[in-house]
Amino acid sequence: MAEINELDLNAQKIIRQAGQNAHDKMNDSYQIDTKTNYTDLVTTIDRENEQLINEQIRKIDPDSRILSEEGLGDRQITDLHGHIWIVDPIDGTMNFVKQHNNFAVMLALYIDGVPMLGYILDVINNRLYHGQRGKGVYVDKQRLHAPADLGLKESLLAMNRTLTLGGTPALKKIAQEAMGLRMYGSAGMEMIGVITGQLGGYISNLKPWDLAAGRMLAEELGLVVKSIDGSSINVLSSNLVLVATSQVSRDIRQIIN
Ligand code: 2AM
Ligand code: CA
Ligand code: CA
Ligand code: CA
Repeated sequence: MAEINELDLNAQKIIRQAGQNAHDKMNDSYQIDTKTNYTDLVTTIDRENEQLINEQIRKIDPDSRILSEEGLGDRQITDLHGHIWIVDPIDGTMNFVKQHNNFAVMLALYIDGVPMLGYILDVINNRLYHGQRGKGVYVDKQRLHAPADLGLKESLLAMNRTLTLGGTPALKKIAQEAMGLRMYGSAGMEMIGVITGQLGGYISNLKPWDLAAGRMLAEELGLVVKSIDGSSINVLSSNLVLVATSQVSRDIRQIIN
């Protein structure tokens, strides 16, 4: 089985290739399909990226399993045994289509359920946020330090549309109490916001591929990654997740309790 440093270097190359592919083609005419409803988009570039990533993961780590959003991964992953790569080929597909900005590619490796490697590529700025468990978090070659532990009233908070418009009274109070409210439309870009200290917290309903990489990087920096009710998260199920500084997490806990 390949050694972790070698997997790390290879994964960095793979995600940069996928980012380059999306960047090269974002102004072309590509096919856009809807999945569950008119807001749920998938393009041929999402599928191309997923194929490109999965094919190469299978080469560098042949005994692993792949959990990826657009269905080209392994079927029925219900346990976290062994090496599991989690792939979001384009995160923020709607931004990719409408803005040509504010989208990401995300990749993570979990080994026996432990987040070991995480990658979020901010495609337009060509910045790769990456980390290895116990070895710190980097943007390209520069090490990131843990963001300042600010509270809710001193922080910007990001929250998705569904929660902002239709959330519980407690969620509305949380949004109101923050210094400001933001909605980026890409879980990856919002995770980058929290790990760089631009946001004090991010609350959203996240699928495994939305969560896996950002969780790894945020935890490595000592940030809180939990279900909104304070319980620990399961990366294989859909979760209402809070990623935040310790102080924001405490402030939110006080409002909810
Ligand atoms: P995607 O572009 O990879 O689908 C938009 O607010 C953010 O939420 C994006 O990161 C988007 O990822 C994700 N997202 C889109 N639809 C979602 C859904 N039904 N459930 C959870 N996350 C979703
Ligand atoms: Ca999607
Ligand atoms: Ca996503
Ligand atoms: Ca996606």
